Amino acid sequence: MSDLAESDLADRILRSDRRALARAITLVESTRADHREQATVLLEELAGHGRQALRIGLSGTPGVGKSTFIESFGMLLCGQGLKVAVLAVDPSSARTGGSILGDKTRMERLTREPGAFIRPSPSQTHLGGVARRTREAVALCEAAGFDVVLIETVGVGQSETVVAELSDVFVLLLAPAGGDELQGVKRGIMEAADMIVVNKADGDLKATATRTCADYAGALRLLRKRPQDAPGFPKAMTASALEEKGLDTVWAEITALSNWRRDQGHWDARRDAQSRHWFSEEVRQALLAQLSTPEARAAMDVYAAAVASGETSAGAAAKAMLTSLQSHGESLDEGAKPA
Ligand SMILES: Nc1nc2c(ncn2[C@@H]2O[C@H](COP(=O)(O)OP(=O)(O)OP(=O)(O)O)[C@@H](O)[C@H]2O)c(=O)[nH]1
Ligand SMILES: [Mg+2]
Repeated sequence: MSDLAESDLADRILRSDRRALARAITLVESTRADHREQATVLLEELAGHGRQALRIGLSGTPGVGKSTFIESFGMLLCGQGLKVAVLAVDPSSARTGGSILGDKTRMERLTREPGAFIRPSPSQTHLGGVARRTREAVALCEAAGFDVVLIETVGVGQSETVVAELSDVFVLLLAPAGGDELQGVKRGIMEAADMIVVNKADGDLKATATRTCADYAGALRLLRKRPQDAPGFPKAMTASALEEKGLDTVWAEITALSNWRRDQGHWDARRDAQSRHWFSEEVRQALLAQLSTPEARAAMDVYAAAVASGETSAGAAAKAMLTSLQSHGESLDEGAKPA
């Protein structure tokens, strides 16, 4: 793709062209070096468009009802005239082979909705690449003018931490459960949550869901209050994605929380902190990548052998190794610093 084609792609994304958006996401998902380069150029072109979507992170264990929730919730938002993008974050290892197929049937209505854009997680991704890919896909959706970006992840690994770092509001979806199962939720993910939604509050499960919700509300009150918590937050509530109950309340709470955060300056502060976080993460990853080139590995082996035989101290060898990396890097990055 030439530069011309990239600016064409950028223009089309800014005009909310779905096919251009899908193509651009494919580009950021690719691990091919030339695609990476094109993706970087494209994102640079799109930087500063000034559009902001409300980014909602949604995490929950397999089978809790994420897909069903996104379908119902997405339809609710589309019904209000909002444009909704859905991104899934999971490394393929965390997903069952059939889940994307399952999502197609579970999100049947949303798939047909002109205001919605659904992007299932690509197969063959490893967690290391997930953060960047998702972050860039979110940026592309914002540039394409979506009002809400829903970022879904299965809460089974580190992926929920990634999602929390990518979202403005982080919602944890839980199933009705006996009181002792409450401890199954990792503290870290509870601490990241702005809202807990106990799903499946319908039929036989309704009473259990109400009890579970009260238990979680109690647990949330025990957590340390964060500056970005509006009065009453983090909050627990019940919903039924299947019967489409309580979803308007969930939306009202999300709106109230995000409005409060905007008014109090927490919204910008959080995005600011996230940008800084992802920037340093990007630098860290790039440095690590420098260590895994064949030349660097070979050099590591040589230094390691010297350290093992007692010829050199670990500190001196590390220093020499870093110096050799640095002189390598300098010749590559000449003039790349900002003015
Ligand atoms: N009773 C009831 N069942 C629900 C509700 N939401 C989802 N389910 C059911 O729970 C099962 C799992 O729902 P999914 O939406 O596929 O759950 P998921 O969290 O996306 O699952 P994974 O993609 O496998 O992680 C399905 O059989 C749904 O019909 C609900 O509100 N009430
Ligand atoms: Mg699902």
